[in-house]
Amino acid sequence: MLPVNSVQLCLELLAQEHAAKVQELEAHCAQAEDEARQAKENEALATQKLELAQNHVGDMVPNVVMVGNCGTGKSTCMEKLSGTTGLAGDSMIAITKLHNRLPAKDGSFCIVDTPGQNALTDRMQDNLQVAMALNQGPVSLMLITTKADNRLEEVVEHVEKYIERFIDFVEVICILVTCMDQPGRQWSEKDCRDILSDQFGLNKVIFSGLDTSGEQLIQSVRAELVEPRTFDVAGGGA
Ligand SMILES: Nc1nc2c(ncn2[C@@H]2O[C@H](COP(=O)(O)OP(=O)(O)OP(=O)(O)O)[C@@H](O)[C@H]2O)c(=O)[nH]1
Ligand SMILES: [Mg+2]
Repeated sequence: MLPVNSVQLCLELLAQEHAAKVQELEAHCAQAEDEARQAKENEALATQKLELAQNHVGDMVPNVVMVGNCGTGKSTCMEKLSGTTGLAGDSMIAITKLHNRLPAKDGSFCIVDTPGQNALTDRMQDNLQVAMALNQGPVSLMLITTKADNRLEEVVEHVEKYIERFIDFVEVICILVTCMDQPGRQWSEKDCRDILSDQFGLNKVIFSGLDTSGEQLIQSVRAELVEPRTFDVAGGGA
């Protein structure tokens, strides 16, 4: 058996060892907290820089304004062009309610999404949103979206309606035919280009489908951009 003094000594040594370990752990915790704080600060700084860069890009580059009926794929294209998600929807009713402007992934233009123009409610508000989109700054392209209906006549009819409405913008109009991946289409891209050129003198046409990448879409849009023009559109009746 150890003498009492030795037991006391052992206990003291153990207590010292324990205290040293606690101190070491506390130091580790403090360091980890410091690192976490630093990482958070760095992240906030990076977000701030990105926002600044995006605003700067937004100030410098022209706009590509998208208009078209509900569910024709405007927001889907916006997502691809800007590299964002969560804008498009599967709903049977109109999804986008407000115009929304984001820089394209390569920063060469800004894309402006608008609410579908055949929504059942809030038509005045939707008109106003298009007017606001067109007034956001110089416009280099108005992308009129239309779905690749099985019959080319339906595409033409749809385009005609929009051209009549946006006749003042004819110089910047480009037709974006979406849903080219869907089966049953009875016409080719060339058929579509030819008829839009013959009937309306429109030579700017882009095609996209679910498998069209953001990069491909950006290239197609860039190829059609025209000299930016400034419009002053009265609200409520674009
Ligand atoms: N197959 C196919 N589906 C598409 C294509 N583009 C869009 N969609 C689908 O069509 C639906 C509507 O797409 P959105 O991009 O929300 O249409 P939108 O024009 O923004 O609609 P609103 O905001 O209501 O005006 C979604 O389910 C999309 O996944 C396409 O090229 N091919
Ligand atoms: Mg939308």
